[in-house]
Amino acid sequence: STIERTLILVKPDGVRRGLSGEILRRVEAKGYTLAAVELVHATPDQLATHYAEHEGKPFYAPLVDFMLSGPTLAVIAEGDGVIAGFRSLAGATDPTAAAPGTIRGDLGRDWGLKVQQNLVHGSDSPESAEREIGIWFPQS
Ligand code: YYY
Ligand code: MG
Repeated sequence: STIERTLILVKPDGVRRGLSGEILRRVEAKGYTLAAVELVHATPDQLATHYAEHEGKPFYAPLVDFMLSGPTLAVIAEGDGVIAGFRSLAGATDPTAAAPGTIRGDLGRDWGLKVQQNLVHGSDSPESAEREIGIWFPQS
């Protein structure tokens, strides 16, 4: 077994819609441990670093604007295989395509909203997880 840490974000749409508890419930029900939880109003600098891999793509500026639109719940979760495991719980990036049973598939809206409003972020590798934890929990 491989105990890992990952960075989960409940994005501003999830916080605004009151889904933080439902999302964390699913993470805990799967058996993952919450190591840190903090409500953060992201800064432009934080978001530029967090989304550096997407700079220059057509969805980048609207994505950053959306992430500045309200508070985000930043979470460090721990567990066996939690990096891939949380992405599996989250489902496909586009909520319209995400399978039932996943966070985005069950809770994501699909009536004309942009893909950016897909409720959650999860790190995609151990390197991304450590990098992103440093961005959202700079004191740790
Ligand atoms: O890792 P994941 O969040 O599933 O997707 P990424 O490909 O890393 O994209 C990051 C973020 O960008 C995604 O959660 C929504 C947004 N986005 C978008 O608004 N439009 C796209 N065509 C692709 C991604
Ligand atoms: Mg990603």
